[in-house]
Amino acid sequence: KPLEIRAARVIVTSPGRNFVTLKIETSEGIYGIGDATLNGRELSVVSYLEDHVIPVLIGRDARRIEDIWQYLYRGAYWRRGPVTMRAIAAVDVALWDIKAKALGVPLYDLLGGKSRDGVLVYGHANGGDLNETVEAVGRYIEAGYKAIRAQSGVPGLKLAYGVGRGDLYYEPADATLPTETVWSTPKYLDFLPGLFEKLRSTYGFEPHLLHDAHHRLTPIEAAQLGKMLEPSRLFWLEDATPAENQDAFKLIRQHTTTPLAVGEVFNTIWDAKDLIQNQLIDYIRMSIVGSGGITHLRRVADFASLYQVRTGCHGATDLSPVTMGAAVHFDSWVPNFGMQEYMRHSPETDEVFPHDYRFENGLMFAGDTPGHGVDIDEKLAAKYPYKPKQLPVARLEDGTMWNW
Ligand code: GCO
Ligand code: MG
Repeated sequence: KPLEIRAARVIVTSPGRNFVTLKIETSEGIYGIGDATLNGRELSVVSYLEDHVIPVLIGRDARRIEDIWQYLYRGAYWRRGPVTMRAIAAVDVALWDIKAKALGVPLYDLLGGKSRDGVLVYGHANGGDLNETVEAVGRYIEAGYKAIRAQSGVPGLKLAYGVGRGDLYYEPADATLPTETVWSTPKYLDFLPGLFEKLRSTYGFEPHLLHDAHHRLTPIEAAQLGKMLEPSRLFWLEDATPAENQDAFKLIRQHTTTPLAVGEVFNTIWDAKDLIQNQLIDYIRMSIVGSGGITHLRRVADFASLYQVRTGCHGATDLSPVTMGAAVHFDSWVPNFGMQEYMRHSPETDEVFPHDYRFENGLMFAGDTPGHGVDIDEKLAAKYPYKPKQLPVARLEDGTMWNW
């Protein structure tokens, strides 16, 4: 029996940080929700959905997920990009949620069933200096994490990427107008290998350690860093250099065996095609919200599996609990799973988005409620109005604009 889309609306809420959520309602009273948050550029996706997508959804059969995906992707004419692909992702995830609820099954069952019981996640440890970061990693190990990303303040630099206030909640979009930070690659390269040596001599080789260079390095600098980090055997080095030019990774790859991860800013398979088929990376970081939803990410993962590239979904706090919930279902199924990022949301956020995924012993477990298991408390959401916030920018010490 068709499930007609009767209404759809966008909910903007800011329980500690901004989130954009799409809710789709059907004739049978079943609804689904999808995340559409684009950190620092939220309202552009709100307009895309309200002005251009919702009007064409009304009256369609919600069961036809693939057709609606193709309609929105091809029908836009202006393909790809972070705004378009987030809007499509929100619709797609809401429709998968609806279909799973209509059939009375958890989302992972629709995808093909579980390939594993729990999903390996990594947390974010960060500190202002080496000692603080070493201590922060220790607290994550005590909390049961098996994988930890370590970011640290760099001597001589005031604000380094990934260092927050306290190690529990790091939130980069921190100001109405972008915070200006200063970057020095030489200072960073002098410091970072020593941090990981210290982490290994303190905690041994059992915990997986990860690091995010956040697009700051040139390819040859990234190659140097990868080489210097080899003795510390990272699980991955992320975003070693910007990847608009996918060939840039050839240079890194030919010099180092440090595993490479990239893709949180990618939107479609076309951003990653050469990286994957030339085996220039080991983990693809594309996320459900960033890459057109489950329908497209599933395609990316299947393509990646041909080249033994594994998934490593982006999961920072700007990806809402809706994306986290959908990701845990996706990760439970995807055969070539690598790791899932898990950056805890604040208690206010968790309250606005009730969910049934749970963290235990370093793993995340999907719940068994039909759908993706995440809801939105609209009344509570209404108490947190939108607050304009932007991501920081970075300059080199001489003032040159750099990659944040
Ligand atoms: C990560 C990321 C994030 C991004 C953030 C931008 O690996 O988790 O790099 O922290 O900076 O998602 O909105
Ligand atoms: Mg990152």
